[in-house]
Parts: sequence; C-alpha cells; structure tokens
Amino acid sequence: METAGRKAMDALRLKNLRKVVGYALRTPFYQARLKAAGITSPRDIRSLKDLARIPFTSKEDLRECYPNGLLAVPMSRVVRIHTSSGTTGIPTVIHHTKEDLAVWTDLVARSITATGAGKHDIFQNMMTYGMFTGGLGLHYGAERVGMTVIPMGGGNSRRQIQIMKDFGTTVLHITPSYMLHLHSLLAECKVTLKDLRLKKAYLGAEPYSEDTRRKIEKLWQIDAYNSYGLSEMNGPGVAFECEHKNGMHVWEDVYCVEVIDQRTGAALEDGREGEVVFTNLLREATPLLRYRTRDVAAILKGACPCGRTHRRLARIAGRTDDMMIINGVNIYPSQIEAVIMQVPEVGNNYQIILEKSGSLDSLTVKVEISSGMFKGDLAQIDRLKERIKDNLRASIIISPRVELHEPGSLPVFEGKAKRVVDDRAKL
Ligand code: DLL
Repeated sequence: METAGRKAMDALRLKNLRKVVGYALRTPFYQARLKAAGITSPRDIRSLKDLARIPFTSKEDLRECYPNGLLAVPMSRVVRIHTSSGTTGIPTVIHHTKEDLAVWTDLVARSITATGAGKHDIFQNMMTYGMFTGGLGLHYGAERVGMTVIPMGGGNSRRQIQIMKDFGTTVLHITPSYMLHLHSLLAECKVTLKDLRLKKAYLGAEPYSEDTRRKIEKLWQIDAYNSYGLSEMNGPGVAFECEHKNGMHVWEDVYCVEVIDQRTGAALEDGREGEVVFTNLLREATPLLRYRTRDVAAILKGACPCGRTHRRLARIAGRTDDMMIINGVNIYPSQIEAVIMQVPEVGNNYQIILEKSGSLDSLTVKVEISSGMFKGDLAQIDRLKERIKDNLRASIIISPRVELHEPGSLPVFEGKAKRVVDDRAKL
C-alpha cells in the first residue's frame, strides 16, 4: 500500500470516499450539508474531483454537534470516545468503532515501521494517556509492531529518566519541549548518555522548528522524527517522517489531504503554504469530510527516496489561530523559535509575552541561556541579548525586548507547551 502507484491508490481512495460519504449521510448534520451540495447518495461521488463539491467542516461545526450529533452508528458499536482538551471552549468528540480503532492502530504501526523501528525496540511512551490521543494512539500501534511498550504517560521526569536507564529504552514518544526539559535533568539524576540506549524519538503534538529538532538530536545523540496528527483525524499517525526525515508522509489511502487558501477556501497547488484540510476516508462512527485543521503547511513536491508514494507534508508553520498580529505585522510563534534556536548559547526553553504599551503592542522574548554559558561577565550577556534581538528583528521586522533567564527558570509543560502569553487585553 505504501508504494502503490497513483492510479491504484486513487481507485481505492474513490471507493473509500464513497463509503465514508455513505456513513456521513446517516447523520442529520451531513444529510443537510450534502443535500445542499447536490449529494444525496454515495453514487453522486463519481470521481475524486467530486470531493471539491463537499462543503468544509469546521471545529465550530463539531462543537455544535456536541456530544453525539455526528455519530453515524448506534452507540452499541462505539468502543471508545476521545475528545479534544476543550481548553478553548466546548471539546470536540470523536467516537470510534472497533474497525475505526483497527485502522488507526495500523496507521501508527506503519508510521513506526517507516522510521526503521521494530520489535527489538523498547518503547517508552511519555505522552499523556486518557482523552488525549497521544498516549493510547501510539500505544496500540507500538504493540502491533511488537515493540516492548512502557506506558509511562506524561510527567514524573526523574522517574522517566530512571526507567529509561533501567529498561534500556531505545525509542521515546514525547513533545519536543518536554524532551528539551528532560535533558536538563540528566546531570541532576547522575545519568549520562552512555547509561542510556536511546536511538530515536518521535516528536509531535505541538509546533517546533527544524533547529529545535537538530538541537534535540545533538543533545541526545539520537534521530528525531516529526509526527503529526489531530484528535479529529484519530490522533497521531496521520503524517509521519520516514528514515529520510524530509517531510511527513500523509497516509493517503486513509486521509485525503488538501491545502487551501485560508481566506477564500480555494485549493492551492503542491509547494504552496496554506491551511491543511483532511477527509478521513475510513471512518464509521464519526465521519468527517473536508475538516479544516487551522494548521498551516505545504505539501512537498517531488518523490521521497524511501520509495513511498504517499505525498509529504512539510513541517507545520503554525496555526491560523496562533498567528499573532503585533502592531499590524503577522507573526507565527514558530518564526521566533526558528531564530532563537539557531543561537548556540540559547538553552532549552523560551516564552513569548505580548503586552500593551500605550496604544502599541510590545513583544518580549524570554530566553533561557544554556548552563555553563554565563561566566559572570555582564558585557557578554549584553552582547548576547543584542545578538538575539538583531537576529529577531531581521527575521520578523519587529524589534522585541529580549530577556535572558537562568536554565530551568521558565515554566515547563509535560504536555503541549504554552509558549505565548498575550496580556494585551489586560488593563
Ligand atoms: O496532538 C495528536 C498527536 C499526539 C500528534 C501525539 C502527534 C503526537 P490534538 O490534541 O487534537 O492531537 O492536537 C492537534 O496539535 O492540529 C496541530 O496544531 C498540533 N500538532 C500535532 N502534531 C504536530 C506537529 C494531537 N508534529 C494539533 N507539528 C494539530 C506541529 C502539531 N503541530
């Protein structure tokens, strides 16, 4: 399946698209939506081009359907429910049948295999178990591959390091921010890299830059692979990097991926950055058609040397709702991260603070310096601050205030990191 030619793949995708439209038509929500677009039966989908006739589904739509409005099968067929964290409002709910979970598990197993890992690996899962899909999603895929799974879940950093050492963990699943934090605890735990057998880490669930990946690979002496997914499309296992680490293969037999202009909804060709839209082609309980993710990325052009024919998604540049408008300039937090992580003296954590100063916005970037960098020379600190400020100004046009902080002093998150504090609305 992973090396299938376009023709065979598209034939399968069309078959699956008809199937999922059939499931969607069982819900009053999609019945109304699809009828308005002239689709009342799966037979109305004649080719993959007909996907474009289907209206988009948004996060708001899912919220309006809370809790069971999008359910396309009897509840007796549902074997698991996941929700999004709901920190920004009503959570979105995804129901899964046994078959839905089997598809998801297979995709995660394929993802793991694509990185060269297998049954001889010891896999420590540091993502939170529960409603969040990072825990259980990778768990079952890893078991399917035959890895030895250590279901640690998030947090408890010192114990995580101890377990890594005692059981000879070779592969980690973790957020990039937490991976950086863990490294800063190794010395305190009296553990060196020689005591560990770590080879790989799967990093995802939050945006991070290519320089952060490189930094993690250097600090830990491992290969780090980008892993992308969202609970609405099952969770992790939507797109994953293979051993070549040059963009994430989207499993196109199951996910139809489109990139659109966020304002007009028009399709953008491969290579152009826009909002990513997914249709899950193999879902029974919660069919989702043309779901607008709010994630911004491009589909990469060209073939991957690994031989997989599934197109690749570039690193996520940010979310349409993460974009900061600072004095009229549009900036993604990832642009700031990309600049500061290129500075060798910068440590493992940073924070972005937005405030009002009179009628203008002010931007402060708080940066931890790496341990051992400060030699008591204040002029050296001032020079470093200026250098970071100059680099940022060159990249984002705006001139920020830069604060340097001691290692370990900025807030740490065991799950997704919250990098931006926007206090502009505060009086
Ligand atoms: O974060 C699923 C996941 C778990 C993916 C573990 C990878 C690893 P949600 O909580 O629904 O699901 O959040 C989904 O997280 O729309 C992106 O904005 C962001 N995200 C996930 N992976 C990446 C990544 C899980 N590799 C939202 N790079 C998505 C950038 C990512 N952003």
